[in-house]
Amino acid sequence: MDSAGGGGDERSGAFEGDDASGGGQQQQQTRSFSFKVVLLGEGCVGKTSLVLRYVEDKFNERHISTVQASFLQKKINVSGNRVTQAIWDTAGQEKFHALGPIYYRHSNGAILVYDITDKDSFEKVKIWVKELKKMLGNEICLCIAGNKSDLERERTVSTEEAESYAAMVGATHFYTSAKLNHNIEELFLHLTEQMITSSLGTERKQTGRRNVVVVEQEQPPSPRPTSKGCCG
Ligand SMILES: Nc1nc2c(ncn2[C@@H]2O[C@H](COP(=O)(O)OP(=O)(O)OP(=O)(O)O)[C@@H](O)[C@H]2O)c(=O)[nH]1
Ligand SMILES: [Mg+2]
Repeated sequence: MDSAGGGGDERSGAFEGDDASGGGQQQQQTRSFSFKVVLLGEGCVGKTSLVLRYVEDKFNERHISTVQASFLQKKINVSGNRVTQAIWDTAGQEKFHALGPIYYRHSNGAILVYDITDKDSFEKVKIWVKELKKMLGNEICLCIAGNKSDLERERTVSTEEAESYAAMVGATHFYTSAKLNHNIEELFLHLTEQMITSSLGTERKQTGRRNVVVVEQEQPPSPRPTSKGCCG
């Protein structure tokens, strides 16, 4: 996993360009987007596991606490659009909370992660949502992931509470299991579709016409150690 201690200042926001391809009367447009996505949530809820599963299809039973943040990148194709996802996996330990703004600033999307067996971790999601709304307003697309869905029998956060809270704050709720690789592709795909829609909407508002915003693609800062210790 690439890693870094800085959050990157560029707004990777969005639409990078169009290619017209195909002959005849129906031309198919291929668009390129670059989005910054941040994962936030309490320690040990599975943020790193979700990203690792999504990008590298790996899972580690051990908790290796993230220090500051890690960076991973993935390129996907969504309905013919080329999308680069710059994913920032932040550290959940309380001592790193103050670093949050470095990573969520200029993000296009955020995934707030909690552990369905840990009520405190759901309360922490509420704290992050409040902070994001206060600092970024509605600029950022939000998803909430109730992770460790394979531990359903140990659930302490009720589905009603989680889903109604997500609806209230305008976030889409997913149940995921990094362990079983459940619903993770769906989570990132949904967020990406939301970011595309939001990006095109913003662009139209700003320019009065579609498909003209050109942005820089975010580069990961130079590598730094990311992990230490173990779950505790
Ligand atoms: N059963 C189960 N365990 C999981 C799942 N996802 C992660 N874990 C375990 O939960 C522990 C913590 O996972 P991490 O991904 O390191 O958690 P984190 O949120 O990145 O933690 P910090 O980096 O400290 O903020 C590890 O032991 C993982 O193996 C899951 O879906 N199901
Ligand atoms: Mg981690």
